[in-house]
Amino acid sequence: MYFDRITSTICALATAKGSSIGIIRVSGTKAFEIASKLTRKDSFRHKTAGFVKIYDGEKVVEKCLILTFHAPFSFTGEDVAEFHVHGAAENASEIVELIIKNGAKPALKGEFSFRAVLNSKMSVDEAIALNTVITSENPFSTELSRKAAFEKNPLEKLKNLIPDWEYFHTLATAVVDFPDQVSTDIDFEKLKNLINRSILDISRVSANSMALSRLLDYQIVILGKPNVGKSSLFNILIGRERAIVADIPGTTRDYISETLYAKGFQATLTDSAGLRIADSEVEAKGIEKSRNLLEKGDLLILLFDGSVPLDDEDRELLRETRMKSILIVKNKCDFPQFENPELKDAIEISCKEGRGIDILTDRICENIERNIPDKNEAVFFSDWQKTKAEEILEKLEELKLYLNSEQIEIILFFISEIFNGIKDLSGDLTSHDVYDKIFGGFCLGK
Ligand SMILES: Nc1nc2c(ncn2[C@@H]2O[C@H](COP(=O)(O)OP(=O)(O)OP(=O)(O)O)[C@@H](O)[C@H]2O)c(=O)[nH]1
Ligand SMILES: [Mg+2]
Repeated sequence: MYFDRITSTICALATAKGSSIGIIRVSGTKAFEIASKLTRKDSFRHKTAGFVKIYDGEKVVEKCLILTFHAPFSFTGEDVAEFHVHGAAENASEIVELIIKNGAKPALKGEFSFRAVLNSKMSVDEAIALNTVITSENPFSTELSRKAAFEKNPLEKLKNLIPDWEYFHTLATAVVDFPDQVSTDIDFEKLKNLINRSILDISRVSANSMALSRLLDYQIVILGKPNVGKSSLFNILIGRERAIVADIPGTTRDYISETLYAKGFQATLTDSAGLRIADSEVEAKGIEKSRNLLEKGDLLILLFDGSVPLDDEDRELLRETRMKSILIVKNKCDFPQFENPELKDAIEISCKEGRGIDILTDRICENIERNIPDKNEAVFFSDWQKTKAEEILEKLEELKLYLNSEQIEIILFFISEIFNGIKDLSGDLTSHDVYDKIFGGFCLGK
């Protein structure tokens, strides 16, 4: 869809509704012609700001700043006029309409970035990283995306694989097309090394991307029997009285989630319904939800009442969560404690007196910290890249199975798919559809 509109001049409000200044971007061959019609000025100098009036017929509808850049020295590589108008509400929307009436088309999502890529102002992966800089709400993804967008592009390593795949692609094509004339055999040992190197390089980036995704959506769930103090702990950790606390077992019927902020980390903390045999249908539903949370949580806080002996339900919880990331916590340590051997290494806390909460918070942060991505390794910021990487990894594994076989057509098919896939992944896009998929997920006005 972007390619069909390449010759048109596009415009969009680049700032969010409600801002006190609205920046309207106009990009394309007619940008200055339109600006001229609107402002009654004849010429616009490169990289220069001017104070202009905007006319709608004889009426002055705005007095604002205009900033102009001449092709190819602009963000998009085209002529660009930016109007800095009052607010990003009705006034700005009407000026956008006026620009459209004078010959521009409303820009599609990410269309300015698309044009920047097409005009070699940046690579696709830099554009994806830049879009993450704009949208990121997390310090780690901001740091990584800044690095990828403004410093050395860490996907460079994947680009280095391309010449070797190109070599095998040319060779395999020649063997298939001219079986009698091509004397060179494919060096399968060399191809196998390339496959293994590609698997390693792509897997590293995939694993780092997974760590980042996990960090961005880190789920902590407090689990335990009724009345052990789950809601009390939940309230302390989030810093306010969000969940109802009562001395009646079964108080929490449904789960509640809130954001937990600790030492620069951010996670979703969930208080759940106490696990036990339910007395009622409503409670049974709550307990079922808690069981589902048990599967989904990245970290489980297993909470026990340290003043009483463990029972079968407590032991069952410990058994069920053996393979998960868990923190075993004993609450109510303001009471005389019962010696439960299963809880000998547990973190001791008292929600009533606020004891042990700092230690527990440290341990939570240590767990989150394990998911911090390697800052020197690349990450895939978009879902499109992550899926593509998985597809390529699958094809690399499949190709391995056909090595040394006589089935050269199949080998060529896989080499071709992998070669194009790696090109796409490292920003050298091979089809128009791919552009639509990637830039369609960007912000409007970028
Ligand atoms: N002595 C003492 N009492 C506590 C402590 N923590 C919680 N309680 C009390 O234990 C009772 C149950 O607390 P909740 O936080 O509602 O327990 P819960 O695990 O959420 O219970 P359900 O929602 O029923 O599963 C309340 O009366 C709390 O005041 C503690 O550290 N010491
Ligand atoms: Mg509760």
